[in-house]
Amino acid sequence: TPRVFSGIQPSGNLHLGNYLGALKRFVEMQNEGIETVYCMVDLHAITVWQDPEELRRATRELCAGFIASGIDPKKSILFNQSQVPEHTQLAWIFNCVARMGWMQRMTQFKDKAGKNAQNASLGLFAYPALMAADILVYHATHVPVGEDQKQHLELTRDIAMKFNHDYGIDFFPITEPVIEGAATRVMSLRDGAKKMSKSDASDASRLNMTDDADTIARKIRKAKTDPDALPSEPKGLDDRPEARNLVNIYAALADQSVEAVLRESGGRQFSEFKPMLAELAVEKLSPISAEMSRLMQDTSEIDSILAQGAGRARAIAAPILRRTYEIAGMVGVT
Ligand code: AQP
Repeated sequence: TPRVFSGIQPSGNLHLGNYLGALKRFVEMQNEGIETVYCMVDLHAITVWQDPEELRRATRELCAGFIASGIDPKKSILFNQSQVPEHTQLAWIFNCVARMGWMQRMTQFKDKAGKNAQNASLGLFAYPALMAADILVYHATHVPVGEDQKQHLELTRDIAMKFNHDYGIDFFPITEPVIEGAATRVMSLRDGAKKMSKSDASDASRLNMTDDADTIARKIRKAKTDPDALPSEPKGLDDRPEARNLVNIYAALADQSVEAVLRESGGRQFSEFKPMLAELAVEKLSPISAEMSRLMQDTSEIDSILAQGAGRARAIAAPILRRTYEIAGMVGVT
């Protein structure tokens, strides 16, 4: 039976890329009636420094973001990673399955560690093994993510295959990435070659889920573009990364294909298209941000949702971890 798992880091600034690349799909899959398990991955966030008070706030705010986007904690299992210790327990086993060479090929580590990789945390290097454990401790079959997570999901498959092969048992499923929609890679509003990211120093580079209507409109007005009008077909966006990005965002927010958007808006100048995009973005994002701030007024409700979610998550994860320990030869597993 299919089971969906995915996670988002509570590292602040939940943005439009997280929404279109991940959250929006999470909600669709939940509403298709598939079993869905969604996680705030706080243990991933601390692979780079996080102020403790800010991490606590960001974790609760992310939970509010999930709910405000349409995740129903009755339909989906919604929880915080560190409240389910089976993730880190399985991650240790996977640290012993994954090879150094596999991890060294991970482009996200290279990007995030930068030139001074010797000074990166060991956790940042081992991150994809914990991610594999997040997924496989639920025997999840499908993982909706943005384009940037593709390589980590291939590593998850490699770890599952090597475990199954080494222990001679068909135990972990080979997970399918689900990378779908018009905006699987939302780019920075300031630079069409960089992905929209939580950690970009320029706030103008992203639409935060907590931005108010005026801020959204201003950021879109100032978004980098080229001087040409919109083409009437997608191939006219080749070599126009900023134009392509705004069209993709429009299409994803409007639930239309890129072709349909260009059929309608081909020939328009950005001076005309940007206000249309701003209006659509405000229409779709404002209710989410309003609901997030409402939920954040009383965090005890959020904390109780997370505690209940953790209980339900552990009920699935604990037997799978126990069986893994047994397969690997640990004594005293009951
Ligand atoms: N720009 C993006 N376009 C589409 N999808 C994106 N995702 C992230 N950025 C984009 C997807 O959002 C989910 C959660 O991401 P994450 O917070 O776990 O990891 P991240 O990729 O590290 O997020 P950021 O925003 O880029 O943070 P920093 O700046 O810290 O690197 C994932 O499914 C991801 O694909």
